[in-house]
Amino acid sequence: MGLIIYLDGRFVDEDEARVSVFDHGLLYGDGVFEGIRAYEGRIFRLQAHIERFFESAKSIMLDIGMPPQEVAEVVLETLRRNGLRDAYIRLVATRGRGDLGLDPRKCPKPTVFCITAQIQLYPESLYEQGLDVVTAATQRNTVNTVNARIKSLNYLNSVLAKIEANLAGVPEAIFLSSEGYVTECTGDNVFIVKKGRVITPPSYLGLLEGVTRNAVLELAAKLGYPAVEAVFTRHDLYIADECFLTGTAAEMIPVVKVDGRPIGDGKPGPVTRVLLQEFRKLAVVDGPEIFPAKGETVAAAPRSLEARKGRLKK
Ligand code: PXG
Repeated sequence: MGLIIYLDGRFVDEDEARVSVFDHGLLYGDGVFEGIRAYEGRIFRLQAHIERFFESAKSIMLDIGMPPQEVAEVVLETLRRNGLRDAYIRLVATRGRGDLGLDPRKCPKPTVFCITAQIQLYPESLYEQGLDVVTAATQRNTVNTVNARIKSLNYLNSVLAKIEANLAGVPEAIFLSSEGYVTECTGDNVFIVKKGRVITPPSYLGLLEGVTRNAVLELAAKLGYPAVEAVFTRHDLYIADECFLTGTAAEMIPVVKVDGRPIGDGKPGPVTRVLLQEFRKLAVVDGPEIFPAKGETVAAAPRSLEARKGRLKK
């Protein structure tokens, strides 16, 4: 038996988890998704992911067909059925099966599925050494085309920039907006640190408002670093003291070179290191438990950090 997949109201074996070739998610990239992560038996910021999922769906006028609480329960139950405590989760809603025309009115019912799989972690050495990245010639979609705040199934804009990264022999590429402002990477948000300030571009430029990004902004503020959303250019990247990326898969990963320019002294910076350490502490105590203790509902689980830590040790 392979993985258990949630698909349209049923839990099925991965061999049985099939969608139609007439599904508009496949034919047109017409749908939305979330990439979510579970750490040590808890789903990190599940509520924020579910909210973004519904916001993406609303923007493209896709009715997911169930309320947010039910979708959250689907994610939890998929992990339970697979016995996973640390996992990568892919939640997807497509326009569903239609005809060969693109009109969404021909798709009466969305296709909803949830895949949970063992997480493929980046090697720790990458966090120690930091990444080389390039800026892409491909521009980020502008806000009036497909706004990157919609986590849609159409990722060709990102795929094109990823191909540029591959050709340059680096793991990630940074998109600029049509005006030349730094926006984000193909699958990560970008931050710089300059004179103690932690800076990330504002989402109105057309970038995904990352769940990890928002968590790191909160963490930075809590630790006393001025943390701001501000517009900046490629030049600001080159002259930054530190640079790092955030994302569900990567967590926080230092960048040490952009377009051949070393960032700071060319090594992961001190603010990046502190934030990564604190992020990893937060990740294991945040979000609902997948397997709540007997007699306790997820909603009734203790909310304070201390209570949660106590329960983790048991
Ligand atoms: N920007 C984009 C374009 C993303 O796709 C992020 C930022 C980070 O957001 P979160 O909420 O994860 O902090 C993402 C999410 C992959 C992969 O295979 C990457 C993402 C999603 C799914 C798959 O690299 N990144």
